[in-house]
Amino acid sequence: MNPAIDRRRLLDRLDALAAIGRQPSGACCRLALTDDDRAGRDQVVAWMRALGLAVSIDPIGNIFALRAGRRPELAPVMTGSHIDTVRTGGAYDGNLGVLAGLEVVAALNDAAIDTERGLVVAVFTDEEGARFAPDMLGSLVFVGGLPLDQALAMRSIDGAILGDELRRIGYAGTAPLGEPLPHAFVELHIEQGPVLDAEGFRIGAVEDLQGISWQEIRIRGQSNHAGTTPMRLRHDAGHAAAAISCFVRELAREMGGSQVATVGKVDLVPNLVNVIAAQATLTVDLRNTDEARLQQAEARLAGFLAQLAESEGVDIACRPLARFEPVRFDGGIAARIEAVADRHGLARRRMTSGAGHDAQMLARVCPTAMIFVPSVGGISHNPAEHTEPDDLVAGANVLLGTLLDLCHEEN
Ligand code: HGY
Ligand code: MN
Ligand code: MN
Repeated sequence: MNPAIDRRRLLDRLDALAAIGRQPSGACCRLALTDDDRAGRDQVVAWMRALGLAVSIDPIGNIFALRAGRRPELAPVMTGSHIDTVRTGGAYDGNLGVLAGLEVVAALNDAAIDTERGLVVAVFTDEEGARFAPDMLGSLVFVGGLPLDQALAMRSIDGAILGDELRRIGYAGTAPLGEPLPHAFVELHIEQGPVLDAEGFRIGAVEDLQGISWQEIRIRGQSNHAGTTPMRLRHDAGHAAAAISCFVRELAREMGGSQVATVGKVDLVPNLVNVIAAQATLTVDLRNTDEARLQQAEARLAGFLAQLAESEGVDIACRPLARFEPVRFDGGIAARIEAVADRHGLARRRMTSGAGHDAQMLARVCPTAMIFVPSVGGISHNPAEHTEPDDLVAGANVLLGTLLDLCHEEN
């Protein structure tokens, strides 16, 4: 019997998981290692166990659920993603990759199909990096890109220590770090951008992913009276923060190509209507598909900050939060994804990921690629994030076909 994705089961699980951490705004908020993240993890682990999977948790809280293959001596194939969200999360970012992975397992179980290689469904810790930077933290530790003790010592934007939170929610695991080393990794994810939706494609075979540069910029000025202080005497941290935001916007426009720039977080002190801000702390997110251009953008920003400190008479300090070079995925796996999409009659195209994903870390240790499905209007990190049910199911079917191919691979 051919394995088949059960539409209802997949959609029901997606709805159930999206309801955990639901906000009055409709957003799904499960910031990494909060109680809501724990609740989401507990639900997913319960589904994993109900599917008969062997669940293990590593010291950074990554969850691995193994469906054994006929040949335990062969490295397993891995799929999965994350279930932590940003504060204004949608229903599918990360969740789809994990739950479609479980749906593949359920389809194989229903069809009583044994595979040569085992299949692992992974949930990586703190992919978003919104609470604890950097993003993709769990998968970065898994591939040896960040020492465990450094990761456990990370401080969140709300002052918590990562290791304490991991213990508090009961996900400080003991499974050996970095295992199982996968034979290959395939991640299904919503595109989170406008391309597939605008161009009428159903499937994206993702062949590369752009570089990411995150930094926190702390500006110290001088608080003073908003009414009495002449403009020429001001050292206004609030103005400096606004100037940086305008600069990076203009920089991206001038550089063109794939350059993007975002000031997503700004905190002013004392943040009062009649006080010139003494301090501003903001984040800058720069991305480009080309490493040299990304470095140029970073250098242009650094030059601007030096000039601004001088002209405004403020002190500016930068702290790197995340820095990942562009990544190329495995063309062979991307080609398999296209072939499976063709078998299902789904229009597909090669593409680049604008967002960061756990797959970019797994690509450091095994052949890796991603499957994208369309985001309506390209909206994501927003409760309005939407992917048509037919596309969710289509993506899961392409994941099933791709994983099945890989699970029967001898070497
Ligand atoms: O920032 C990103 O690209 C991802 O959502 N963590
Ligand atoms: Mn994601
Ligand atoms: Mn995200």
